[in-house]
Amino acid sequence: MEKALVGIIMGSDSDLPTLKEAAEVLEQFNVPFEINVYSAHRSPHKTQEYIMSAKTRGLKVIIAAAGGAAHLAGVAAAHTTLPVIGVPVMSKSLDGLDSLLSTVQMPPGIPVATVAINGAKNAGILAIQILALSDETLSQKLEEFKKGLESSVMKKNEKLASLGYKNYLEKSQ
Ligand code: RP5
Repeated sequence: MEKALVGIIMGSDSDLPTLKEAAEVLEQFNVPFEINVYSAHRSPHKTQEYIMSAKTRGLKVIIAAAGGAAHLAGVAAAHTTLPVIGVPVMSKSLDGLDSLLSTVQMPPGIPVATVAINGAKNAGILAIQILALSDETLSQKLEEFKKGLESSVMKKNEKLASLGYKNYLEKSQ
C-alpha cells in the first residue's frame, strides 16, 4: 500500500457521511490518504499524538472536520506546520454556522484553510491542488478535471438552447 499523503481526521464517525466526499475525490485522483476519527475534546492526547507525528510519517496535508464547537482543525494547525484544511460540518442546532465560525476564526499565525459548511469535496480538491505544486502528473489531472467542469457547463447551455428554458425545467424535474 502506498504511503498516505493526506490525513483526513474528523471529530466523530457521525461526520463520515460528509467526509466521504473528500475521500472519494482523493481516490478519483489516485492520491493515497488515511482517514480517522480524532476528537479535539474527547481524545485530546491521541489527537495531539496523531498530528505531531503526521509530518514525519509522510503526510503533506491534513483535512480536519468537525461540527458544533469545531476546534479540531484549529488544534491540528496549532501542532503542525503542514497545511490544514478545515471542513465545518453541518450541526443540528445552528445549521453549521457554529462549526464554520469555530473553524475559520483562527488567530494570526495559525491559519486554517476553511472550506464551506460540508464542503468536503472542495477540501479534497484543495489538498490535491497543494500536492500538485510538486507533482506534474497530478497537475495535469487537475487541468483535465477543470476542462471537464467547463464542458459540463457548455453542455447545459447547448441543452438550454435546444429545449428552451421551460422544457429544460420540466426535463430536470
Ligand atoms: C463534533 O461533535 C463532531 O465533529 C460532530 O460533528 C459533533 C457531534 O458528534 P457526535 O455526538 O455525533 O459523536 O465533535
